[in-house]
Amino acid sequence: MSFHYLFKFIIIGDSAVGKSCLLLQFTDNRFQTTHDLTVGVEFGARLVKIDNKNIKLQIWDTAGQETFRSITRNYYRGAAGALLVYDITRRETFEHLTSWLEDTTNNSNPNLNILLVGNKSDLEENRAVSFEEGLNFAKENGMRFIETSAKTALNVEKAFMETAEAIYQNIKNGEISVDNENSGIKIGTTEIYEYDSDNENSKEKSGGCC
Ligand SMILES: Nc1nc2c(ncn2[C@@H]2O[C@H](COP(=O)(O)OP(=O)(O)OP(=O)(O)O)[C@@H](O)[C@H]2O)c(=O)[nH]1
Ligand SMILES: [Mg+2]
Repeated sequence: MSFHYLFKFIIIGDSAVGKSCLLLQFTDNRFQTTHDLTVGVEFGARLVKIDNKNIKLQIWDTAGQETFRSITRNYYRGAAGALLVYDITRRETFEHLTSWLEDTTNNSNPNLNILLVGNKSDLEENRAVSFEEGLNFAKENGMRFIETSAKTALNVEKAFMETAEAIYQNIKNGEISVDNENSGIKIGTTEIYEYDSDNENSKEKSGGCC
């Protein structure tokens, strides 16, 4: 399948906050009740449409466990978008956000577009972090904010799509240089068929996009 752009995303945050479930809900529309601890890094992909352009999202789902931290740090640099996830029912996962942001600042490209995600919003009765706290932390650190449920799928599509749209807008406005190999963005090749009147055969042209 051809695409105009490929955007690389990374999902980070403490263990068991629901990173793999968010990815599974976005790519496969399903929810998994068990915690299959991610070892190192796994990846998923989905083709989406923005502004009538095919955009392939390549999503790296990292392990939240401390022991894998040095491995997952290697994936920050090549990412254009990040979902930084905490669990609204476990306060410590919110308190660890500062340490995740430190890793992000030290290892990612400066244009990384970060969305703070408060996951498990279906567990309202166990809430330990208010919506306002999440929103304020995001504002203070220059991030966008959303609460999601990987279980009910609430806002999961929105989380990935709004991040992709923000990156796309930055490309359009010339705020991100796609030439940079660490930008986490690749220009795809779309096959364009042109009819050449001097030649009986129409020729195939490979081109970038937009
Ligand atoms: N109720 C509820 N449970 C969730 C939600 N998202 C994930 N879970 C559960 O939380 C547990 C951990 O989910 P995972 O997606 O495996 O967590 P993770 O962040 O990938 O964890 P690591 O791979 O260890 O970093 C699982 O038992 C999920 O079923 C949610 O939105 N609501
Ligand atoms: Mg996981």
